[in-house]
Amino acid sequence: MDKYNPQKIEAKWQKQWAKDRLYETTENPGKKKFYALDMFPYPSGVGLHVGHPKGYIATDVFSRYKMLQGYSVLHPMGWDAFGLPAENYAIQTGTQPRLAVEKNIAVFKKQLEMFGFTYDWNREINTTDPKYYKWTQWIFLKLFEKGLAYESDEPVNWCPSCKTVLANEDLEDGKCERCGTLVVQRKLRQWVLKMTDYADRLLYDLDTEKLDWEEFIIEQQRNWIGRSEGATIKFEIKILNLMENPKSQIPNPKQIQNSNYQNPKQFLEVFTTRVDTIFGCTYCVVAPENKIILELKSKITNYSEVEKYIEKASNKTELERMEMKEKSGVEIKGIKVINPFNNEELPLFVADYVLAQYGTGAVMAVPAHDERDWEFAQKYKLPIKNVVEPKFVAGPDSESEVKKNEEFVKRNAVVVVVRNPKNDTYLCISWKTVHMNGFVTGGIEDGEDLVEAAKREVLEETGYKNLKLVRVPEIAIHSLFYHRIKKQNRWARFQYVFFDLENEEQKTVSEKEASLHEVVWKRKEEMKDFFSVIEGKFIVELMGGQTKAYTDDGVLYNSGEFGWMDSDQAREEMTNWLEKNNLGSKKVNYKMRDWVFSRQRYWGEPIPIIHCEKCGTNGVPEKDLPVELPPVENYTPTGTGESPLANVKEWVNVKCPKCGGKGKRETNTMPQWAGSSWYYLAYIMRGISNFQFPISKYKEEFKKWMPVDLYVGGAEHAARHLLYARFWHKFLFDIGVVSTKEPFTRFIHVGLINGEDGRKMSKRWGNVINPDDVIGEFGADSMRVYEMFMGPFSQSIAWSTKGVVGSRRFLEKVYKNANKRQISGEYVANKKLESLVHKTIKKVTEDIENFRFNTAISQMMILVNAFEKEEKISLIHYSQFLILLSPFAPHLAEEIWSSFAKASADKQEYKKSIFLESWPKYDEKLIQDEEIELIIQINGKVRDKIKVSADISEEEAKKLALESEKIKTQIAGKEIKKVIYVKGKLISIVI
Ligand code: ANZ
Repeated sequence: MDKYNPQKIEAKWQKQWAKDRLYETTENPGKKKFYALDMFPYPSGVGLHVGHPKGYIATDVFSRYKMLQGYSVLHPMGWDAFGLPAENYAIQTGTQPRLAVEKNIAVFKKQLEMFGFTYDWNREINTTDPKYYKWTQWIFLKLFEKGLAYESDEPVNWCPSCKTVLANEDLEDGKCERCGTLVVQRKLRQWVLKMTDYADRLLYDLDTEKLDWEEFIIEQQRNWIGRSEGATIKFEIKILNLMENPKSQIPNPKQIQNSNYQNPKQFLEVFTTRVDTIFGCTYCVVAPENKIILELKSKITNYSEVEKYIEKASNKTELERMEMKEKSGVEIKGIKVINPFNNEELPLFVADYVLAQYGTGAVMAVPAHDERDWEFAQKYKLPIKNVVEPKFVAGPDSESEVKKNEEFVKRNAVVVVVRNPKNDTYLCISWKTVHMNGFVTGGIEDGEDLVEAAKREVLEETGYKNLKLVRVPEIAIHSLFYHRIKKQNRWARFQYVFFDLENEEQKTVSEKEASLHEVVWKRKEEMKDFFSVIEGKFIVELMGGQTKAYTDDGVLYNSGEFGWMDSDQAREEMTNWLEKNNLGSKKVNYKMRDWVFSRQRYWGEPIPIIHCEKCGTNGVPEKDLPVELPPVENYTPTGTGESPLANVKEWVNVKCPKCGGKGKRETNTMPQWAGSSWYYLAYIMRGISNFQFPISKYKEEFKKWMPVDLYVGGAEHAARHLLYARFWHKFLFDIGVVSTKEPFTRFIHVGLINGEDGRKMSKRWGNVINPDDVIGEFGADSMRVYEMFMGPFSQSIAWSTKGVVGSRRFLEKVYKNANKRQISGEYVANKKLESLVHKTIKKVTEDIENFRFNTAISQMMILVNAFEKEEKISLIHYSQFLILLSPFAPHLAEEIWSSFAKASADKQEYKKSIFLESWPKYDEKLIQDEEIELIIQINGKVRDKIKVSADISEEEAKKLALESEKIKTQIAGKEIKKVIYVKGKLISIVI
């Protein structure tokens, strides 16, 4: 018998498949379609490492599986080849990026071909091919036409090392995702895509389009989009020095004529998600970049101090500003703002914890209920006013559950915390008539002083006379419960008073009080368990003093007519009030920004725009697309905010498409994300030369193949490529080019493969494994099986060469079995083996569907071990197994399949490729476990018989026996001394 020789087999079948054009996509209208897509690679100079193919193997397994199920499958591959590495390489070596990319693609392609993937290479694409980027430019033009691509002068992220601007999505912890350099803010003219116009749809379609994506990826998109519902509020600006300089207040006649002078009131507009906290606003803050500072310059009495602060802030990155532990800011003197709800005059600050580009670039600060404002107020000694108080409602797990449909009796009450400093214990009360443990509490009579009321309650309930006041915290709580003694629903607003016991002198407590409850002293650690009241935990935390803002919803207090209202209701009513009085409105805000789309580098798609002094900014006429990248002599970025293209005068200077006068091409290029935002559509037509976006109505092909049924790639793209592509797709849907709202129905992320040492595979650690070497030594099938077997697909796992050896042994076994004479064309009756074959069909099918390739393979290993033990195996069973194995080890499966032509009477069947077969179906009857009858005895007498699965465990058998109705009645109330299990026969219970 020949030895398993993968190198020979694999080369042979790859050649044969290509000859037979087995994997060319067929447009067979009678067949269902399946579109399997990989995130296409960036062809770097170093070639693939073993981590890259993991996802590609998975989509290949899936594509073959779908092919065997009779689908017409589209499984393409291409190259995402614009971007910095090729350009940096060009700068270092003088090699044209185009040539470097061509070379790299050739290496990548050769490497991929060794795996025997089912790619239809007729559909290969390359984003740097002018035939391809013509369409990337076409999409840009459409966006421009619809007003969704615009020029902006807002400050942008600038990477000083890559010498280009970056989108927010290109940052990682405030650093350039590519080179790790800290990004700075720079004001530069940029092209920006209005992605925020699509924010709502990008968010809602995650749910409404029923995307089958992993929840954590969806969650990342949700967070990135970051929708907040709130309100904008106008705070009137009051200028203090007008009084001293009354002239400036009196408008001159010219001003009065000017219709803009109708309303001399000026407002500061803030954005808040918590309008319910507005009575607790003690100051307002504007971002250093907020235009209002310049507008009010002449009124600001400490302008030079403010200016200095702004200058300092401009050197910080947004992330630094957001994460800064130590808050800083400067009061803007000479100006006050007025809270529209209570007309309180408040100071205004400039502080860099407020970001210019979020909301309105200004906030109302509520230190009692916002963490950042709290820190700021602590530092600058600003007042903190609690206006939202925690609310606790006794629910079903409480003995004091509130009674539904019964009115609440509202009460102001006090909770008294008395500490005995001698032994650090606290005075508690345990009620005798009901189970209720807590501190001393009591109602506050109208007009009664809080501390006096507290003292009175302690005296009445416990007799302690001499208390020293420690503190009265600002925060109060609302507790809603059923008062079991007073028999009514109570809504108590509890305020707290903390005392230390001066001495233990006590008055005798009245008999009535003493009969109701008992006094106990507890240490702080004991209290959480001791307290029966629902707010107990909160109180214990409060004992340490309030150290942070209370940021949850609750009940409003000190809030005028909105007092005792729940936060959510208050938000609604307050927003209505604002709208009615023209002082604000409902507002939805997004964290996601518009997409900064231009780069000041060479190796990207030219932005198809021509600037004309007379006609402004014009799109390049569609007939002139593509705007090709001209060769340049020097690729080095200028650093001035212009790309190297600016130096190619003959390319830059063109005629204005509108007036024919002097025009200049846009010299910024597109970001690397542009080409990948629509590439899945490019594969749909055979060859990029045939491609075109139908301007009128989408073509049949688009309709047939879209959406992508399965997409596999890196999780790091969750809020980058996956978001950009969804945005472009929705835009293309809106202009009638595609017929689906979403591009990718199912997305699964691939877990990384780390080096054998557990570290990320990198040249730096010397732990990179090259797939060529692995395939050279073990064969492509072994590598494919290993990568699918190494662990759960989406988990990061360290490479293990030993593991590849294991996979190779498994395939050798498969090969050896197949070459045994015992594989017989005649049916060999073997119920057990047949059942195992069918169980394997079921498991492998379900596991592939769910991307549990590792367990699919281990089930096949079980089957192969069972085959090994048999003298004779039916050809039908081995064939079914081979089909299951074929997506994973296609070359080996095909080789064995073809060898069966000799063994089979129906030779024709085995002469065709195994991939033209049908995926096997399992027989439900055959996978049912065999059943046996177990006898159950009690004290040696047969009392029942039960049917159980033949491979039942001892534990399970005993459990079933004891649960039998007949047995239960016999043993009720009796002590079971022993239960004995005789495997496959009986259970004997001794009582
Ligand atoms: C007052 C307030 C009181 C706030 C309170 C919160 C809690 P999200 O949910 O992330 O959208 N904010 C508004 N604009 C800001 C800006 N440009 N820079 C920094 N912070 C800004 O956050 C909305 C909240 O963030 C807003 O609600 C505002 O603070 C702050 F108890 O207003 B809030």
